[in-house]
Amino acid sequence: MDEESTLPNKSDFSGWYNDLLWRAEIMDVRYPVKGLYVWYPFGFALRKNTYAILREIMDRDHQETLFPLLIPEPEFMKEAEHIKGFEEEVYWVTHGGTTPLDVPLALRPTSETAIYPMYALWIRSHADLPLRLYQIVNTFRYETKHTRPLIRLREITSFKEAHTVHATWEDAENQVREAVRLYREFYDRLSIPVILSRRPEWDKFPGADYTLAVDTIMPDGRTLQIGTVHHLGDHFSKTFGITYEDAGGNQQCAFQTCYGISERSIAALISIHGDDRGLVLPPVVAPVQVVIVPITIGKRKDDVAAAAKKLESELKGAGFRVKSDDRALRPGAKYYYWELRGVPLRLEIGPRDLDAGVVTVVTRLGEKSTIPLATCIHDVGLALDRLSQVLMAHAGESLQKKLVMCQDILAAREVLDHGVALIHWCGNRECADEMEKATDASVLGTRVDSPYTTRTTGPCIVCGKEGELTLVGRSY
Ligand code: 5CA
Ligand code: ZN
Repeated sequence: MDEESTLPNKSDFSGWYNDLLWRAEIMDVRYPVKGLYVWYPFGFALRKNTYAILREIMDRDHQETLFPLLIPEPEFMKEAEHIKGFEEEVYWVTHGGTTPLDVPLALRPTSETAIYPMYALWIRSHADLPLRLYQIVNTFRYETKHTRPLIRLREITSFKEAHTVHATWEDAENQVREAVRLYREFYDRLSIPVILSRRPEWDKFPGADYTLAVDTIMPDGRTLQIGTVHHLGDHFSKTFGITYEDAGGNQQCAFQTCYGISERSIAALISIHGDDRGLVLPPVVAPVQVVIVPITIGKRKDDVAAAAKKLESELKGAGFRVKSDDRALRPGAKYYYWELRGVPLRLEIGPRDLDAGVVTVVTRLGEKSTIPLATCIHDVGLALDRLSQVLMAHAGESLQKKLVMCQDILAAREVLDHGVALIHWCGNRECADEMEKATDASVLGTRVDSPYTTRTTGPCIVCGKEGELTLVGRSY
């Protein structure tokens, strides 16, 4: 590691983000295909812990499955809106060796057209419904916007997509609400505050009745869409013939939803909590939750080393992810190393601590205290919990500061340089176009489930007609 050069300050967000990904060993961007990146083992451990939470949440009332990567062209081409939305983004497999394929195969950009023909075979009667499956797979999108690691990929490596089938439109709508609750819980557990909106008609998922989006605000004020939930109505079930026999023996068309999350969740995690010294990881996902640094300078080297080992095995036994760092480095170099990697707690143990029967605890946010060795398991657990709460509080405050109510375009323009504008909008496309042109930002959608309950309607900031609370932002 090169200690001479340092991480750029977080105020230079883009420089900080790119630098941190390699310094903290999250992603290697040197793979020679644009938009494809490599997970370092440390980054992959972070992914594993994050997706374990997602899996746990999904597994409550979904079943995990796995569909093929390749989709035959005729299936892919069946749903008109869906093709229109994706045709410029699909990678095609056209040859087997040197032989042209009879049927070209698409690399899935998402899996509706892989999954739904099978659903048509599987679903027979109302007793088969609701059906809720999900898979975590890689998907491919030939993105033409600026690609960025974890944020805009051409191979999305960690695409969690859920696909559900219901008897009625209303049942599907209830599933949409449930999915939003699940995504909120997921982000809550990562201490990531989110805002929810209903995307405008022209920005909904290709083939959906409507799209709800989960966004967060990045440190530079730009928004990142970190999850979407789509009500698919009967668009796909009609196309793919997903029908069921109702209780009266009649054939009915089913209704569907789908919802997805990608490694953008990890981009948000890194960006929202990190600081000038590197990653700051919520304990629930940190690959190393506690690092023990023995201060073995001077006499009693062996005693201290033995105490550190004992502490490590005790904490491990209690289920914490712990590492005792006994490398031959200065303590300062070790602090720097583990701070960069976001380790929530550092325990320092030296000869004096040993004599007093204590250990020094330093949180990743710099708070220092002393705990008795005798109660260290309990106290370490407490310190980790407290840190999670502090991270959520900080992140929540920072989001609220960036989300500003604006009464006119001029105010919105100012806010958009560092945050997101909350405005009233009548719902008309012309007003949205005008707003977008004047602010160089996009209408993210009407706010759903807002805490601003006192004033959800007001005059559209373009035309003055009655409008709904709407988010305008510059997004990644
Ligand atoms: N089939 C639906 C639901 S799974 C679908 O594909 N929805 S999506 O297109 O909105 O993608 C789901 C989520 O994946 C998005 O909300 C976004 O957070 C993430 N995502 C989309 N494109 C990319 C990309 N190129 N790189 C990283 N993440 C992406
Ligand atoms: Zn208007």
